[in-house]
Amino acid sequence: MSFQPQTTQTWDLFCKVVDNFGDIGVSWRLAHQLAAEHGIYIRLWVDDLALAQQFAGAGHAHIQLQHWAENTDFSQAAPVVIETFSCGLPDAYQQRMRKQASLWVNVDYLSAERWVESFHAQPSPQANGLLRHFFYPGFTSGTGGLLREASLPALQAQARWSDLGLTAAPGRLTLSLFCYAHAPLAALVDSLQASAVPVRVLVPHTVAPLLAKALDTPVLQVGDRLQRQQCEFLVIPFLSQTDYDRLLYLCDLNFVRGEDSWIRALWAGKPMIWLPYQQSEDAHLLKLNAFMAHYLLAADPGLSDAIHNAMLAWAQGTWQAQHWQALLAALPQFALHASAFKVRQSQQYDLATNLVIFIEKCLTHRV
Ligand code: TRH
Repeated sequence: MSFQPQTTQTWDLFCKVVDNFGDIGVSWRLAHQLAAEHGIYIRLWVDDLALAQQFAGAGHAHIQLQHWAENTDFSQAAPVVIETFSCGLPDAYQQRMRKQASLWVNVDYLSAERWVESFHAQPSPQANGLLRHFFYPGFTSGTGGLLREASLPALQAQARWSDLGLTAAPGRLTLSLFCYAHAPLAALVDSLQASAVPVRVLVPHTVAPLLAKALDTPVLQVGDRLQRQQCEFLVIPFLSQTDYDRLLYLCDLNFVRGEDSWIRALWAGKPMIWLPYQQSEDAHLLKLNAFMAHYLLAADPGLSDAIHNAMLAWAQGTWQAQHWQALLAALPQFALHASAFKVRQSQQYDLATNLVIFIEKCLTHRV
């Protein structure tokens, strides 16, 4: 169900790369969907242009990548301005927004916590007279929804291991492993090498240094294979976002993190373990528990315990062999749960569509 905006204006979208890939991963994905599905022209202002070009790949005819530098001279502001993850907007640019009465929307971080609904779509008057609208992604209809492209089901249906230069591994479970340095990787390795079922773990190169440390082995390169009893580790390249979606769909279980890979794993409809970005005062554990309360709502108690305990142990660094054994025993049920959750969650309007509807409403009410 797509929504055609009444305008073909150019919108400005601002992205600051704090660290890792999520800021640009989400910003490029949003820009691409607004362009491809809603016909909007986007100027994507980003401080790390090289990383943005890596994610943009072949790019899109309706998207202009622009370098956002300290001394960037903004000639004019767009009528609609999207700020991402509260990255802020340059003062000089805000002055132009005031002159041109631009609409300002901040697409913030995703959380399943209950407070999100009460903050979503709320305007916040700024000292300079501008109105900053907060737009919160989320899992419920009272939020902005989740990024989900219309093209994803077809991409998944056609996904093949050969697309990734890999082959299937019959008789073995294939896992993908995308985690942060605080993950208890050595404990996971111990549990997988003693696994009752042979396992293959595909490790994106960006995680290879963490694996090398856990395996106490020299630097790992793309293509390196390491067998540890029941478990084979294979280092793969950092993939394009599209190929990463294929990988998640083809795997039996995905370890994901942060903001974007978390949701991509849900759309893959396969068992997943999410590791939130670590925050002070364990705020990330509140996010994790809120997500699990939503994700496990329809799960049987036994399955719910296995998933809940595994995700909590992975986030708190208390992973043990029993967490893998319980997950393994529950995997067939977990697979059914994950695909049913995907179907249910896909009933919602996607975030890009909700954002376009929200902006049209704001612009219409102004007139
Ligand atoms: O890289 P991340 O840890 O990003 C994080 C989070 O966004 C976090 O919320 C934010 O505060 C922090 O950055 C600053 O995880 P995330 O969000 O999953 O982003 C990874 C992106 O990389 C996502 O778009 C998927 C993409 N990706 C690929 O394109 N190819 C790959 O091979 C892999 C492993 C990931």
